[in-house]
Amino acid sequence: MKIEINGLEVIAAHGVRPEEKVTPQPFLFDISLEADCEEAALVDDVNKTVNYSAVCEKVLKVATAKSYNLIEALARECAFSIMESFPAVTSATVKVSKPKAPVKAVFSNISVTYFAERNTVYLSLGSSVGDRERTIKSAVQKLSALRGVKVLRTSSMIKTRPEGGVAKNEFVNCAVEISTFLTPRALLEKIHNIENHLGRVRSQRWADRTIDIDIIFFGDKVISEDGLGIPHPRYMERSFVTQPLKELCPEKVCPLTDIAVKDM
Ligand code: PH2
Ligand code: MG
Ligand code: MG
Repeated sequence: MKIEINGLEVIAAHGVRPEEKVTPQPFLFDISLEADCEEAALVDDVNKTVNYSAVCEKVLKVATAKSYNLIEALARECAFSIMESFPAVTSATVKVSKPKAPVKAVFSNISVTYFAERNTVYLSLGSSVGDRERTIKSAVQKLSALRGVKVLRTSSMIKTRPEGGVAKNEFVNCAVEISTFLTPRALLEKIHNIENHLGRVRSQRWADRTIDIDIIFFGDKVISEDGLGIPHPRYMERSFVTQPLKELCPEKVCPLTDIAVKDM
């Protein structure tokens, strides 16, 4: 079901110009939330739905807690706060309008719109250097500390032969199921930071490494951009990826091939 809040007004001091930081002006919020409210509707109980007055309170709080330069930053922070505070919300669209923006022109409105959605994501982790189990545990810990990421389940760790002909050490591999409202790009960047923090050196492709974290599935998205291929290219031929996945999500169907994980 869709829950919409339109024209929610906040008088606040956001803007790049110095005078905007001291003289508050109106900001209008149009918020659209997707949530499963079927049960709430059936039993007619506000405690089983996303309470729109609580959402309004949250937005008012975020919009007055500090001064943002950009309405982009304000819209994103509102969307993040909603996703964090209301787990039943599966996606949120937050439009922030600034009808009195200091622009020497005639206009009716200026706005930005931020969209966030929750996705279930499967990651493959591998390590072949140092205390491998410990590094993997540490990576999972760092993932769960990320804003916008919830680690749901972790597979068993398995020892695997180095594949690809470059790495020489035995690997420890596992898979992790997370729920995230980050975009694929944002998640990828956070993952790279974690890899770097855990001492990943990017020497040769497929070389031994302290930690490798690959995004295998991101919901049912199919993405083919430079540096970002989802589902992960070639994961199906790698038993060190598919074996841990079979433990976590045997029924998951690859959006690219329509093959279920259990049949890979
Ligand atoms: N990762 C690679 C190359 N080879 N072999 C195993 N067993 N496990 C891995 O995680 C692995 C690999 C490149 O990412
Ligand atoms: Mg890899
Ligand atoms: Mg990688």
